[in-house]
Amino acid sequence: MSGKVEPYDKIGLFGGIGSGKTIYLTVLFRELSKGYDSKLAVKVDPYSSSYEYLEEKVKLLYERQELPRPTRPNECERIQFHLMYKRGAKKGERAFSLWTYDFPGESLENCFKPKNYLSLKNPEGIIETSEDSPLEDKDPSGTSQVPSQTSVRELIDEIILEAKGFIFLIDPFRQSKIDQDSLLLRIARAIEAGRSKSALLKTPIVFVVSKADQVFLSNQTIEEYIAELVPLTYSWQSFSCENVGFFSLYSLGKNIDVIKKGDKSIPKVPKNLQPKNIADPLEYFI
Ligand SMILES: Nc1nc2c(ncn2[C@@H]2O[C@H](COP(=O)(O)OP(=O)(O)OP(=O)(O)O)[C@@H](O)[C@H]2O)c(=O)[nH]1
Ligand SMILES: [Mg+2]
Repeated sequence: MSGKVEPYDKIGLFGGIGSGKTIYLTVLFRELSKGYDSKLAVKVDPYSSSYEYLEEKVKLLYERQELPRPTRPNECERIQFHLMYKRGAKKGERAFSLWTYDFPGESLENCFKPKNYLSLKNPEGIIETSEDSPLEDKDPSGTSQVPSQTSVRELIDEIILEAKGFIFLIDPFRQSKIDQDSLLLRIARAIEAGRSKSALLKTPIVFVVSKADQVFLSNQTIEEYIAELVPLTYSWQSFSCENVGFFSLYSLGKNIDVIKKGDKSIPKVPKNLQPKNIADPLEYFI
């Protein structure tokens, strides 16, 4: 085995509310199946539901220049793409698969709140859901099947147990730094709970700062910056894993216009998206 993962291994992707998961997955899908300069190309089964889901998001972003809405629990789409070598001796061969769900950050965070947290050793634990849970998608017709918090948790556990490596997407502008850090730490602990110490040591984990078009590092390395953004998760990895990568990327482009909405600045999707470093976290695994 030359890289950190093997061709049939799967890599999971996690990130909190608004960390940029949907946009990153969409841009990866679009760019790496076209001419983006990278060692890996994306291959998606055109008859899969991932393909349909991502094509719809590509249309939204690339043709209508609209940002996706926050992902809702009933949208939590399974995403699977294969990463294929584009060059060299292994050209055309599969490197690994990115296999995740486009998790709604809100559901992830609810599932990992201390009161709801089910350890993998206690899968029967009871989840409390409050009456006004934001996870209950209000459906006036009452006909749609909204996955409960428990079933989202099952999807999360599936990835946590089966993936051979992980990408943690970090929002540099997250209002509550502590919420983002504790979510990632709890996911990290669940990854740890499902593995032997030696398997954990060999599990590659990649920390990625999204929205780097708005980030200005002075004399700091990206690793130092990540250590500040998610201090608890950073210190967890420092004694748990051997293979840890630190990256930053942006999905939309540099110098994009922003529209002020109240106290929020919302990026304006440019006509030509010029994402940067989007393949780096994936290339770390090979
Ligand atoms: N400046 C900048 N902003 C970005 C970038 N990517 C995402 N954003 C902003 O972050 C917001 C959230 O991005 P999404 O991809 O919807 O985030 P998400 O992780 O899917 O969020 P949930 O579905 O709520 O979990 C977007 O609406 C943008 O405002 C980027 O590359 N640069
Ligand atoms: Mg989303």
